[in-house]
Amino acid sequence: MEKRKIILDCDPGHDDAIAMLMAARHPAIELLGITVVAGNQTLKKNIVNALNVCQLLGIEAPVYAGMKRPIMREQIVAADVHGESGLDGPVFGPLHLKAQPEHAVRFIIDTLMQSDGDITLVPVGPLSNIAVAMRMEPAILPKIREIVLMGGAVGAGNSTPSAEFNLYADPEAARVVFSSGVPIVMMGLDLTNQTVCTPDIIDRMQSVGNKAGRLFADVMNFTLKTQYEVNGLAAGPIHDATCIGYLVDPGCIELHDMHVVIDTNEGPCYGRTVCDEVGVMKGRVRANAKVGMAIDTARFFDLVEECIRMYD
Ligand SMILES: [Ca+2]
Repeated sequence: MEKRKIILDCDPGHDDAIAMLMAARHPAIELLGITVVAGNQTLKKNIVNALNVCQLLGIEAPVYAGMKRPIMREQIVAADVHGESGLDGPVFGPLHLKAQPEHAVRFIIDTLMQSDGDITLVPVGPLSNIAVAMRMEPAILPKIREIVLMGGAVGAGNSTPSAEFNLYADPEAARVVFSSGVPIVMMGLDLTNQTVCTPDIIDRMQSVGNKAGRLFADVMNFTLKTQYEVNGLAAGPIHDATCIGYLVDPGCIELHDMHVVIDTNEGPCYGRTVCDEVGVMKGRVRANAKVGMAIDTARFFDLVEECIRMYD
């Protein structure tokens, strides 16, 4: 099987942890590195969380710390959903793993520049690292095979009525990325909210009986509660993991070509992904993103279980 080379750019984060779990072991993916960004919590906390997940699961991909702040706006975090640590729920042992000394943006640029244009970027947090890399070295743009990201929404947001958290946490960075001309696949809330992880799913993954199944249960049991309280959802969706679902099994996701613009004006629509769902701009602008609208949930959860079973 040809492995798809990816850099996972994340802000762990409960659903980020599941994306890491899946990306690190599935044979269809070669995980070149994990770059971390401020988002669900501060960079300092997100790095500890990323390293804890790697250490627990024996993930060998190098971890790099990236941007500590969004490009322009004041920093926001999602402690209401992810807790004070950014990954409340699982209990980890003493941490021995360390992040690489190199900055995440440097790693992204150097890895892309040395590549044959076959690397996919998978950002599942605010887009600060990706945008800064694009601005620091524009020559990376034609080197990026595709950007498969979690963020935005055609419909309602979850940080504001208009905006989804990852995009709202750094709208200016998102604008840089969506106007870059690089092919984008966007997993927005319209799709990711279809992956709510109800108690029966948690039981199923836990019953695999290994460390990955236990981590899955510890992580998703926490968001089961907070997503209900904060967003009124039946349980916690595994937003970020849908990007890995797409990379491994693209047929389980329905994509629509759309022109997507990020609103960076101050006001109620700040950070909104304005998606031309019905094509009113047809003939005037070209679609710049494939937007996920539906996912075969049963097939997706089968893939999650398959990945969990790949651990000891
Ligand atoms: Ca995330």
